[in-house]
Amino acid sequence: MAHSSDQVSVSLAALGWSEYFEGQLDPDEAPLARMRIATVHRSRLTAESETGPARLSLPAHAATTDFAVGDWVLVEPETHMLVRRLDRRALLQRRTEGGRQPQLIAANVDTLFIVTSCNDDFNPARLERYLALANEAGTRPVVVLTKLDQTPDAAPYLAQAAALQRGLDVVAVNATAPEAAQTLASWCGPGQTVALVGSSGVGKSTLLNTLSLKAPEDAQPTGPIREADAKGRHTTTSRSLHMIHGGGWVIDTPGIRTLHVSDMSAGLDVLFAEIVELAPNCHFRDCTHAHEPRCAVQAAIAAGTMDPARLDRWRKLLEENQSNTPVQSGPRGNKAPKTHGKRG
Ligand SMILES: Nc1nc2c(ncn2[C@@H]2O[C@H](COP(=O)(O)OP(=O)(O)OP(=O)(O)O)[C@@H](O)[C@H]2O)c(=O)[nH]1
Ligand SMILES: [Mg+2]
Ligand SMILES: [Zn+2]
Repeated sequence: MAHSSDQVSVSLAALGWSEYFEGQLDPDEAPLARMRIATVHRSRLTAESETGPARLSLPAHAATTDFAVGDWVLVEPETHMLVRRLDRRALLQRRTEGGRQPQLIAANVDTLFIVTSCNDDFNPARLERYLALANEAGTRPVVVLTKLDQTPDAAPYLAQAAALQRGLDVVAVNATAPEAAQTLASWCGPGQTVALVGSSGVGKSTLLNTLSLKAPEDAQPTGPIREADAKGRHTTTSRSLHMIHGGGWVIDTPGIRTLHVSDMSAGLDVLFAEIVELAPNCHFRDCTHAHEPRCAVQAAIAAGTMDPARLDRWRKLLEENQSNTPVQSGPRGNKAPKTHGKRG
């Protein structure tokens, strides 16, 4: 049988195993195999392990939707029966239109590559949504601008993206060229896991193929975009984990049409740190920075140190988050949702 690049045996540490997971094991679980979920289908889970890829059997009560690509699970070595999932270090998830259960995007991701292109896909308001998602999960965000080869000047895109969050890393690449792997190398490497998210057609699967050096027959399918508006055709339809050439793992995901914001707390505060930090200087403690006198945020706008569009977007995301986040009711009545999903 031909061996694809994913069938090379790897150590648990190279697969992303760490003390955090080791510490969750009971002594009697020592004989169980530790495996990492690679694909999630309606009735089927596959995993990566020290001995290569495996198809898992699910106990009767378990549903595949409870698992995310990137999850660590304990498995009976002989039968490949899944025994249990270990606690996640980070979980990227989102609420979908009409869906009651959040959709699990990926688990145990160290770095989220938020992919957009140097073309009509580029949209600061949309990028802010992805940044909030990464912040909330406790995953480091990096904005990856693709199609560097198709723009005469990437500098305005780089500058606009870098202004979206303090300390944010932003890079521009031609996703089809091997140099892209070098540009992204500092976030890859043994034990590291990255995930690719963004609109359809921005080049997530193209980037994955470049990072993993896949042979054409194993490559993730990619698809053309519409000339008129740079929109893709939703070529990728499921999430999957792949080995990066030179170490680490990368998760491909289907293009997201609209990323709604919900269940956030720290995610938005990290994103809009400059607004959050000014708020204590406002005259009113509950200042909404809209119409109140002696507002420090409005003063910053008047002084030209803050972009009014940024404040508008902050307000819009905050309102959307509030209306999308179900109020928890308990013995003490309704209360605001608590911070959750932080890195442990
Ligand atoms: N010239 C150039 N073309 C690129 C680059 N990145 C992606 N493409 C092309 O853009 C198209 C879309 O790429 P995909 O990798 O399929 O995009 P995707 O983000 O995976 O899209 P979905 O799977 O639909 O979410 C393909 O035709 C790629 O060849 C780039 O950096 N430069
Ligand atoms: Mg794709
Ligand atoms: Zn104010």
